[in-house]
Amino acid sequence: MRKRLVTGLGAVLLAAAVVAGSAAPATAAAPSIQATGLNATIALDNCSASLVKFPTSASTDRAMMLTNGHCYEGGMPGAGVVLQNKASTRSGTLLNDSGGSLGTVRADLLIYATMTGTDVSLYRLNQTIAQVQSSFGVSPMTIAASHPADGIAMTIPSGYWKQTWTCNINGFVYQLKEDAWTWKDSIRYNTGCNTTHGTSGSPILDSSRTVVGVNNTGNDDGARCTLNNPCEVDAAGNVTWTQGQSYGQQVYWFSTCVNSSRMLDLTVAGCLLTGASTPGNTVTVTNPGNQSSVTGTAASVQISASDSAPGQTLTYSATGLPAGLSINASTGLISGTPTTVQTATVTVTAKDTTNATGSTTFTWTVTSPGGTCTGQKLLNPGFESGAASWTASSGVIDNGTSEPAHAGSYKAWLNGYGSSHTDTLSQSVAIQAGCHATLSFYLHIDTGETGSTVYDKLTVQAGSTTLATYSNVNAAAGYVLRTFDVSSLAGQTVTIKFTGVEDSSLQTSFVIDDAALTLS
Ligand SMILES: [Ca+2]
Ligand SMILES: [Ca+2]
Repeated sequence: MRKRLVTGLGAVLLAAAVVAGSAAPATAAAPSIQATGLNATIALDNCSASLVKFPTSASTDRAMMLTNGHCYEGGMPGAGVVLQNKASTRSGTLLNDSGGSLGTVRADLLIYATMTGTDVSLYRLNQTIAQVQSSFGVSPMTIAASHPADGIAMTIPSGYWKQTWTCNINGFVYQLKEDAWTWKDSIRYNTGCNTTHGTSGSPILDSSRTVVGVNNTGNDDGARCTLNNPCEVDAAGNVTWTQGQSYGQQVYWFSTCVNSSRMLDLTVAGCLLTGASTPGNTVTVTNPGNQSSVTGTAASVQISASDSAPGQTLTYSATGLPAGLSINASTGLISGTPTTVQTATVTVTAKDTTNATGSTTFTWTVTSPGGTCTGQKLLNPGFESGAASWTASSGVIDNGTSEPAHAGSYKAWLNGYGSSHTDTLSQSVAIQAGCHATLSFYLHIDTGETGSTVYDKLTVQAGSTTLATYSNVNAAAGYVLRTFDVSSLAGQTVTIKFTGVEDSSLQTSFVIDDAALTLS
């Protein structure tokens, strides 16, 4: 930071740089430095300052003095700290255009100071704007009402040094870090404004002498993000630093926090200063009530929401929607065809352009058509329609005679190759909530294997639950009816799946027919 002398943190560290810096302006940067343009600047004991007013200030309002937060006489505010309305008797020497003394101005209040986001101290002087004009023949400079433009010509008149640096704005830094402090949207200078210690708090003026920033720091030693060696951090988090590069901070944020009484007020809507307590928008989503739908039948629910701010655009999102349904982000319409028996807890959120959000939660029950606890629910359970309704690997659903069906001519024949091979067979089925459910099928196993060692296996699953495993060891003549209680899966749509895995030699055939998923 470009303070001439400090009494707190950094005093020792700054000492050497101050000595070097004090000689620098007259040499290295001489072409850009002039002892004019100093009108309405103020020399402090360790920093520079300026006589300022808000864009809306009246002549009967108090004149104000602007310098850096790190120039505050009470010590540098810590990271995240905002000071407001502290009694102060800070005084400085008001200067004319060539740096001559017009007299002493004195504060009676520190209105606001921070070193977070920006680096500012704003004092209320003990005289009105009209009184200052009368006493000294000088009018305050106006704090900008809006963000400065990139590339514009700028001057930094330093009351402390009684010299003016001239250059252009060379972009804005996403984040500038120095020791514990972080600033945002910082003003980067091009060559010509290699400011030095003591220039801290100098106003950055545009060509009409509007205060568009406040000079505060530069990288002395080429170090990275340390005291007196600020570094730049871009939006992606990349860190860069350049020895000799100097910076200023935003001040138009003050103008966003002035209330109708022309006072600094952090509760003003849209106030950008650190510490602003702008109340956010309130988004309200109307609860549509609990919903119920049936699988296979289109469903839709229109979500409605409102925003406390007029004209806001809302974006909708939802979590927990039943499978097959989705929400339109622009309109809030939930639509689709439910595919799965389930009881879903749905939360719909609406967000406005300020990222204010509101949400509501409701239950969405999806049942199967019919909805009674009776009947067999598998489709094409005896395979007489071939592969219809089943998902099977190649060659499984078969009407050959070498493995006869249990009934009709078709069955599912898994494996039987005598080489490494996996076959699968599956079908999804909705199991009505509250029902008793039984899965059954006829299974015949024959094998070329002998003995009691498991080589070839069939696994039967309902959803993620493994119901049974069979192997070559279970081989026997004829079909055996296998029955499982799957009532615990009621309320879900589950996939009934058979997986046969055969090893590299000696066939085992797993032959399935007349499957059933029966509700009762
Ligand atoms: Ca059959
Ligand atoms: Ca085998």
